[in-house]
Amino acid sequence: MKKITFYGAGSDLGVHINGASLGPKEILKNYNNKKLFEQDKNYQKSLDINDLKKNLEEVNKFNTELYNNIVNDNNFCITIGGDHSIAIASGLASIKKHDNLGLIWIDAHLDYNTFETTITGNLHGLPLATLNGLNEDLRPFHKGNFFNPKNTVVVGYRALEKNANLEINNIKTMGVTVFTTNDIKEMGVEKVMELALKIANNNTSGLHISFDLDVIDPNIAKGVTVKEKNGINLEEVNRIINILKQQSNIKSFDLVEYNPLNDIDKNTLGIANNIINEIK
Ligand SMILES: [Mn+2]
Repeated sequence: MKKITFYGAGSDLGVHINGASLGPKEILKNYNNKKLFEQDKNYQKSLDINDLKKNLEEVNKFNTELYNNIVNDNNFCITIGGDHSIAIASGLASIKKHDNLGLIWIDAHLDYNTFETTITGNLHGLPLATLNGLNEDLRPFHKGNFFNPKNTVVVGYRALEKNANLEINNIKTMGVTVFTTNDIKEMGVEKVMELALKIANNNTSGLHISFDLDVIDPNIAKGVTVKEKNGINLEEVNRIINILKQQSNIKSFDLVEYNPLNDIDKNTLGIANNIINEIK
């Protein structure tokens, strides 16, 4: 059996809505071998609408500590968010250890803004671009490789935010492959995952997987911070996880954006725990 460390990344510094910072404690309640990190309770988050680098210093402080811990951990690392900005630390730590990894980003959003294209300044909208080597200010702790955009795949995108064109332009320019929720509905989840794995595995030595719970339909998984309607259903989630389980080269895994404050029926907590129990 593989040795696992669970990292609880209790930060919602990357978004103006509170709650995701409380997620890891809930999800990891009954797990051993965990390290919990919490954001500074006395820190006041920026609510200035003109601030396009919201809580940058604090996000970097949090991610530096998380990164340094994961980099020095030879176990299989499962990182539980927190908002998706914590994946800057978990993803870069993993590629620091494994040198050349493909990346599958399962998410309703692209998370591909730069400081030039973000209109909210919420840094949880920038991590994927950062993992591909953009947004230098968000990764002062990392000296090493980035994920090659040619081996980076988004699965489940469907959000049409106000600045979507700019974000889509960023991701197209970099050469990342995107499969939408519509692609999943039309081609089937097996075909999409087959193609995604082929792209992410092409000349790489392993995979990092980042799973954002908001990819699931918000009628099923209410406990997320930014809901996007018309998501994938539970059967599709189970089939994705089943396919991932069969891959022997996954080096690290994130599960992010669980927000207990919105999880009124506790359904999302159960889904999150099921995913971890399958992956571990
Ligand atoms: Mn995300």
